[in-house]
Amino acid sequence: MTDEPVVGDDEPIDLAALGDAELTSQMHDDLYDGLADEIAEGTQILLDRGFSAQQVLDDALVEGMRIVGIDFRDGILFVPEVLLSANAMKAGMKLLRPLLAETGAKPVGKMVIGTVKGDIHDIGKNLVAMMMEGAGFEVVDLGVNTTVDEYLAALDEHQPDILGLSALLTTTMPYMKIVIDTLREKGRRDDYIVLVGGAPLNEEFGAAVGADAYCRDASIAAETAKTLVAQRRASVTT
Ligand code: B1M
Repeated sequence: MTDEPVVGDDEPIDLAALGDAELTSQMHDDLYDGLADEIAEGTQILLDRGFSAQQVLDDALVEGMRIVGIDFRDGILFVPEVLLSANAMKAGMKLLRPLLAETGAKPVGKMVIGTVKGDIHDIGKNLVAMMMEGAGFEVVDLGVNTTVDEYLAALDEHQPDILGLSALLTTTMPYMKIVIDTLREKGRRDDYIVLVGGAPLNEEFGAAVGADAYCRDASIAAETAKTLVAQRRASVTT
């Protein structure tokens, strides 16, 4: 049995001295407190202990952000605090990015992705971009608050296989329909596989706005993208 480190309220915590479960739990607290340096340090420690990038992402970062989201919803945390949490999450993601995106293969396809107009949430969209890169896709990231004209211009410029739309707000989800309807009006809807995602969406919504698929998370987005691109290529060659 190992001795538990004794930690006073104001003492800096020696993250490396914590066991795996305690460190993961401490990272939830550090994410809550918006401590970017500590999140980067904790991420690196877990990686050095042999955790996979996906495990660190799911157990330490995404779970920590889920807890932040509950207190944000309940009015315990406010925008400035949640921005610090988001910033801390990004410090961890920065270390995970090259590991999640590691691929030596030739691109299997191209995706243009952006968070829709009126919405500035980008953590989930960034994760999708990383996982897509990890699955061998070339990704063009348009950032946040993306207008239909910006999507259209990027589709013209980059000629991707896939258009990815992200929305985290119930008030911005309907903009996905505007983008897809505009593609349809211009006779361009069938030129692309359209994938949609974001916490408030579901499969029914994806179907209702005319997307090819709703993707619950970044791994599903990468899997769905691979399947739909392969199907499309097969249908073109037969
Ligand atoms: Co905002 N926010 N926020 N926020 N925020 C939510 C979304 C909210 C659910 C919080 C809550 O009340 N519990 C709530 C929305 C309620 C609703 O509409 N139903 C909310 C609100 C209300 C707001 C404001 C309106 C608050 C205000 O100002 N009063 C405001 C809106 C600003 C705007 O966009 N115009 C606002 C602002 C912010 C911050 C700026 C402070 C910050 C964003 C910082 C940033 O992104 N750079 C923020 C944050 C961080 C959150 C929470 C806490 C966390 C979101 C997140 O990053 N999750 C969030 C609560 C929550 O969701 N738990 C909340 C982690 C991320 C990994 O998950 O983004 O779901 P997620 O992405 C997943 C999947 O959804 C999927 O894959 C991802 C990875 O697995 N996915 C896709 C996402 N996009 C995809 C695209 C695809 C495929 C899959 O395309 C192919």
